[in-house]
Amino acid sequence: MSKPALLQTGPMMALIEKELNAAFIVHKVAKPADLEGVLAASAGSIEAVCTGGHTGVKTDAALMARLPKLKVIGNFGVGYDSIDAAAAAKRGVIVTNTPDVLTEEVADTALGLLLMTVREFGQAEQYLRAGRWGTEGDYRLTPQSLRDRSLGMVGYGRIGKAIAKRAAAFGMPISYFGRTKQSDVAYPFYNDLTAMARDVDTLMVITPGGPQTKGLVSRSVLEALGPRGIVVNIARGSVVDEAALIDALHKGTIWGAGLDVMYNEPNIDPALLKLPNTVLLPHVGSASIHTRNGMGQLVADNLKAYAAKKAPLTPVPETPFKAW
Ligand code: 8YV
Repeated sequence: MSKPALLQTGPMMALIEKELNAAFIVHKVAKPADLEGVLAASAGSIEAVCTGGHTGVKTDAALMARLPKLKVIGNFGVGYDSIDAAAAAKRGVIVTNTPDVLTEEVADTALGLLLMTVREFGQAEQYLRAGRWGTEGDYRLTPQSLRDRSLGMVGYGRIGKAIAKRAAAFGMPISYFGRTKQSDVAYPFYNDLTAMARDVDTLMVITPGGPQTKGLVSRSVLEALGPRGIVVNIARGSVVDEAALIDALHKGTIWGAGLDVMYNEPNIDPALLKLPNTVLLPHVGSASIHTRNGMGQLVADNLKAYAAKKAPLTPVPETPFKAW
């Protein structure tokens, strides 16, 4: 039987590329500007797409409409905001993502980023490396501490729960915001984010990106959080109104921010770099060899399941699997 054709929207880990090349005829887009050329030669034959937020190619309704034989889209990442899952559902296309394998790693990163932001560890390390400890004395006592902080979870899914478990072990009182109250969760629930921001001093953003959550952490949410307020974003840059955040950090409307994700990453707003009360990480939430290998294998296994006409392992809720 001949192999199905697959569109790879950008570079992928070696382990993914190796497995895809064995199971598919791969049409690879090396950089977004090459997309049209690759499509001109292959669009009519493509049955599968392998993509990820990092490729810079959006698998939107317009792209799907140009791939008449498309059956499956495998996403590298648990977040699939670069794919129009509703459009895929309408076309009977299955979207898969990489849940679970990254949960603990991202939760570890979230706590690391929270501690760095609250206790200024990055700034303290820079102080030492600059030789200032010996000449100027101890780094300052940090005005902020986890000891008197309460955590508001902006999103309470699998990763949110893993973060909350860690934060509870650190002794933090926890609340959560979401669309609906979860019957098996005892923590205080808010369906009004501004109200939760008023009652806590730390927001942990771990909700999916995309149009539904764009700008959710708005200027008024930041104002409600107040001058001791700290925002940690481990989700997507789009969830926070970045202009409002920069303004709030600049004016002291809130205390600080720890960001693993930014609006226009990797080309981030230079204003963020100038803010001393900000810890910035280059989207490394899941970025260990262990976890990325797990994610890569799951991407390959989902797509290979299609090539073998078997059920995909992790279809997203919008596109439940029935049959190929
Ligand atoms: C990915 C992520 O590594 O899983 C996600 O949603 O943000 C990261 O873990 C990133 O999307 C790479 O494309």
